[in-house]
Amino acid sequence: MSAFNRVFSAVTWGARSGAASALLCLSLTLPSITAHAGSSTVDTIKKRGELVCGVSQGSAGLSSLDKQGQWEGLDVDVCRALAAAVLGAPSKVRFVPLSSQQRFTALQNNEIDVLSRNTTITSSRDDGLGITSTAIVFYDGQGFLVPRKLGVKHATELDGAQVCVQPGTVNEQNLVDYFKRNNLKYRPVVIENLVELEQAFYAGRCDVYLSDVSTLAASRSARAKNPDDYVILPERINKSPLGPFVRQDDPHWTAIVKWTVNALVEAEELGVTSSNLDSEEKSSDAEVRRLLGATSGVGKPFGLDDRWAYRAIKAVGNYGEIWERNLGPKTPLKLERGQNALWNKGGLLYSPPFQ
Ligand SMILES: N[C@@H](CCC(=O)N[C@@H](CS)C(=O)NCC(=O)O)C(=O)O
Repeated sequence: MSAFNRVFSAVTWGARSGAASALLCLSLTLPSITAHAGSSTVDTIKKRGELVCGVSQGSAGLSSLDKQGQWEGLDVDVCRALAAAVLGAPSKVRFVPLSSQQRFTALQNNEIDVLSRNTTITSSRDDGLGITSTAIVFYDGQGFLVPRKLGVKHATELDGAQVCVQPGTVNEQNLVDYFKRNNLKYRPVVIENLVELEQAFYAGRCDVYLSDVSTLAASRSARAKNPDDYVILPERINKSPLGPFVRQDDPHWTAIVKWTVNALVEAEELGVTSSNLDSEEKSSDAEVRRLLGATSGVGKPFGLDDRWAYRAIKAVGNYGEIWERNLGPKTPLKLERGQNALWNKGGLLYSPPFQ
């Protein structure tokens, strides 16, 4: 007998069917930033004097506003690192909060230079939309958050559950696939606005919240009255590698974004931190010297000066420092590194060589 003895029927709040979501997506366009016809993204950013970075409307640990109204999080730090690399200062970023529905249109329409917003890299997103992924910044997976009092231990016990999910996400499709594969019924509660969606879940208007586990951990720590009253079930229903996206028409900018992320990972592997990089710069280690621009000509392939990666690391620290500050055990999210540890420490993070 299912724990969720409810009648199966799709609940939609507002315009929520797949087709309606797509229409909504088209109508939610923001004013376009100045694009200089014929010039590269980097030229445009330099002329403008700031990087325009698309982030979420608030997912703690990845991109959210702190008490002083400053953006913080892993996705935010990627943008600050890019601004430091290209413009010389991590402060030269304008953050544009975007819903799941708005994000790809904003990138396609030149409203942002880079989308750094807990976005899962998938085959259809990587080419079909005129945009492309760059590097993986977070190995995530989708899972279920449920109230502890329901006594559910595994996702297979969710037959008949009402599931809160945000449209325009891969979560929506994975929800369908998972329940079909396991021959389970469910009732989707589809809400576009994240705040409203989470209010609905914590008010008990749905039994389960489906999202990336990073989002679930952030939500539970920030929005639940008592975080211990909620559990993340052990199953991960898909792989959800998150990373920044850019438009497909500028391979040069794609390379800069990709290699800025790589620089943060490589710095951790080489033991270079935001506080020791000045002494590390004098290191005799050729890899460290190349990364920090002590070897002349290393910025050339990117059309940048040799110190671009030095500035990125100085601004936000290496990947490990970024993790500890935003997601690690001393933060409300308390996430273990797990798959996000370096490849030589049991994880999946790996930068190709700087050579
Ligand atoms: N990683 C998934 C989910 C990303 C996503 O948009 N998640 C929602 C929560 S379910 C979110 O972060 N919303 C924040 C917002 O709407 O600002 C994807 O790329 O489709």
